Amino acid sequence: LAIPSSPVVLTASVVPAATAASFAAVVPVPVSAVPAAGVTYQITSATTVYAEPGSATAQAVATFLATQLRRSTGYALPVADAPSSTPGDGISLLLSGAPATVGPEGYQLTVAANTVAIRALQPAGLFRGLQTLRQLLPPEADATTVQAGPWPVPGGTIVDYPRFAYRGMMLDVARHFFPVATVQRLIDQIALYKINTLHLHLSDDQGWRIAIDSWPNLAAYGGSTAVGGDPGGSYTKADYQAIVAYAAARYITVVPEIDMPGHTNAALASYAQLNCNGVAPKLYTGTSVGFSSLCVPLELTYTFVDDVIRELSAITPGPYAHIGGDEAASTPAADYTYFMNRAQNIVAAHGKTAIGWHDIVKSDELPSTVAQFWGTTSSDSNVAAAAANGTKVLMSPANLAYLDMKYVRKTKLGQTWAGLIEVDKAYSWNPGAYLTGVGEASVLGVEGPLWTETIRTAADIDYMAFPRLPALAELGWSPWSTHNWTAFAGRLGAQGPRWKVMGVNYYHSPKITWP
Ligand code: TNX
Repeated sequence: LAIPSSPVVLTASVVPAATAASFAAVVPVPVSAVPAAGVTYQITSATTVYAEPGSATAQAVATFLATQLRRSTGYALPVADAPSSTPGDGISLLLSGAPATVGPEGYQLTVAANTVAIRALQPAGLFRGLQTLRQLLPPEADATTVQAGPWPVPGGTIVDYPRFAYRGMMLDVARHFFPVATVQRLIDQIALYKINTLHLHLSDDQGWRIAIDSWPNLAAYGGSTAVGGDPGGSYTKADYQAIVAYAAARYITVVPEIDMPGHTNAALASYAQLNCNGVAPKLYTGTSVGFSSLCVPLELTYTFVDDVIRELSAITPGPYAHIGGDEAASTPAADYTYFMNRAQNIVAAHGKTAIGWHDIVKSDELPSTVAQFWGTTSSDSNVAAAAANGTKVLMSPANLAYLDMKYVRKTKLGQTWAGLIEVDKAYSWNPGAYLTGVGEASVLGVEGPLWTETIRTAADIDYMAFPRLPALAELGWSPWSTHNWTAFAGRLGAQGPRWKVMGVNYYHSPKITWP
């Protein structure tokens, strides 16, 4: 096929259908998608990216699109204010004209022969709509070097918005440490699936990963180790803020977690005075859980918690601070309740909403505290009682949503304690109706935790998260009425060529036909 070099708009008849992505290939599947038969938009060297006039945020989203497409198409793709009445020829990102039903993160995408328009109520909706547009372009549009093209976008109209407000992934940077660049790479990958929250597990027995000025030994000493004697590491505040800003530019909120009162050996090893017996334990590089605890009767413990939460909250623009609370097997039950109660109040005093692993429902939760369910069965009477009492639940059932479980017995990475999770299993549950007594209205959303006892590199992260994270993203975004494994498997397979272009080391699950 000869590609005209002049800036003409190609019509559908000269664009080979095989190069075009399709409305049927978008993950998560949109609320409504109506293709326009025979209509194709074509990005060319004459394309302009228009933004809502006077909106710096819409301009930033437009620049985000233009920057990526300049890399892969080699076109100039200037960014300009949209003409005031009708959008001009080109791709327009507009904060007007979207139906009210799309809410804060939804969008309407219309693709006609000469125009693409993404309309949203909020910039976040423009950004989510952009991810759909990316998936409607050929996979090569996501390349970092200039590709041949052409760059068709199939015509039609999509109206789309999320089922749940919170769609997250957790990365455990404590068992193994991952540099800023690795986290930013992951942020780029998850943004494509409209994930809006990145939970960073910043402390555990094996390492403390964030600089706290008032307790410098936490990062300096407590951050020096990792599982298996692998290199440790920690984020400076500037590093953490770079992650937060990179995520924010992609409309992703960072949730920092300091796990307490268990999972605290790295902190206890860093400061002898935090221990009930005044003796610092050794640093720990094994993978056992449940052996460490902050000293609940000691008043200095709360000075420590207050300092850490205060400093972390000051560099965290998002609404949440996660305080762990899981597997506190070395903390007496009464102490656990007392401690978690005080910790939640400290979080509130610093203007944040607490999230805790669902063990927290055994304490007296504040009404605003979110319980993150990580159990392996579909009923938990304590969580159901909390939900009945108004507690919101974040769904991360370990046997379905844990990204560190092996896919199959032979998977080299990962664990098996919660079972094997092939991609069809990861897709096989309804977050709004899974847990007895925890209905749709009690569910804040879904999150896929990636614990990293066995995970050491960016390639390892890719392998465990893809393709399962997109399955979870669809459970979190798409209406339950669209849920269909066969259709999803087709859409998921269509992501493979894009992951190849992006350099994502995904698991080639035999459950999927990869093109
Ligand atoms: C349980 S899930 C843990 C983590 C481990 C994980 C490994 C949870 C709240 N605690 O400490 O890393 O299993 O799968």
